[in-house]
Amino acid sequence: MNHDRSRALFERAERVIVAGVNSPVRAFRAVGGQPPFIASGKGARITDVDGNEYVDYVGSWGPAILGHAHPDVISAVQAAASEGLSFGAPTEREVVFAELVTKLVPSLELIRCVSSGTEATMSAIRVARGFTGRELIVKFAGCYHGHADHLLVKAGSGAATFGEPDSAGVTSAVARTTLTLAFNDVAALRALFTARGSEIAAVIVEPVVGNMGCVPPVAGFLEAIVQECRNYGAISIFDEVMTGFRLGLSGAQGRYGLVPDLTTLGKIAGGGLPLAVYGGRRDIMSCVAPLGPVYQAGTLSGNPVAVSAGIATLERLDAALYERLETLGARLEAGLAGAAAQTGVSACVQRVGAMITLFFTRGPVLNFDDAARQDAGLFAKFHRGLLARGIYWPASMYEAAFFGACHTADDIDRTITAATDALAS
Ligand code: KE4
Repeated sequence: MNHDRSRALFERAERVIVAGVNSPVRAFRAVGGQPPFIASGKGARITDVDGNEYVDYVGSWGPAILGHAHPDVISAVQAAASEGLSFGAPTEREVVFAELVTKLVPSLELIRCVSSGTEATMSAIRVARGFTGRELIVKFAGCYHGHADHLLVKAGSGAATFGEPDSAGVTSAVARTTLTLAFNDVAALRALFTARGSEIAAVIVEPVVGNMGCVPPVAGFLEAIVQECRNYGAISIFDEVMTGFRLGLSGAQGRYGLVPDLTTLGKIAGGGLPLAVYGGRRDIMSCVAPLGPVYQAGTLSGNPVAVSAGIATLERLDAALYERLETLGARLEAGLAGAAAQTGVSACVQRVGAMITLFFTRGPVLNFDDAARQDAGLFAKFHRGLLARGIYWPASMYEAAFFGACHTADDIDRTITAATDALAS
């Protein structure tokens, strides 16, 4: 594979963009080598600036569930754009989008659109604190909810006492009111509520984690979050930026039959354009300005071109698609597990619907400590081996891989062959 143009672009990029990329994981620092610069995408494929084509398992980190450049999505965006890009005023498309989202996710009684998942979770937490008048936020190690200060916090020495900044620039004052527990640890959750339940404003969770690799909830874990929040008057927030519309028409909450108080959506909801959503119980969301005292605003919130991509995407999701993704996913899961077994590599595969991870550690991976035991060097070699064979896999062992409507059984079989060869070498 020739990568001359990508290399030249990377050199130029590094001179004017931090690490040459607009989001850290794209720099390939965890896997070595330089990132290919992508020229175009079509269906399940992306092509880099040197003409190399890849089967894409990143899908823009989730949005591309219909495949890249779906003709109906592109024409909806072109139609909207031809009427003007943004007005800073209400538009019909925003109403159509909101009616569609609240129909698909019934727990969403009232919503607000924003421009990124970060903005959605940041706003949801502010509403939870404003509604309850409480300060403490509970999150789980390995879950990522965007880069708002109070969510870049790791467990302090006494996990259930103080949080510590997980990034420079986050003050200890901010970190102090975010407590971090281990994902899937029901006992620790219940103990925290027993000890400090009356101080807790909200618990935020990725109902199926994608940001430490794909880690499903153990039976009773999500139920415990919803129940304990209800018992103590705290707000349960399901961060479905990744799982929303990926794990089914009603996301993870639909799959597991739960009703969180608030939900955040992004990625697929915007079909690849900057669009995210927070919302939920009407009484809670009625606290948001100008109805109530919690402020949230945005120049491009609910942007009509972005919501046109969201509408065109969501309208094309149906039960048949998720059945197909289940079949493809089972094939890929069995194939990757077989490749690891055949090559004697210590690994395990975890999947929910169309999000999957090959962990380079023995399973099960139940929480971040388990995920962190992976052999990072082996993952890096695996990633490079796949890339050289035309398979574009997430460039971090803490990211889930995604596939969508345009992936075929042949793509899956080709991926399994490439994975087997990469693992064998
Ligand atoms: P954005 O601000 O990136 O739109 O969304 C933040 C976010 C919130 N919640 C969940 C569950 C998320 O997965 C994300 C963003 N995910 C990462 C990848 N896992 C985005 C890719 C990146 O950071 O470059």
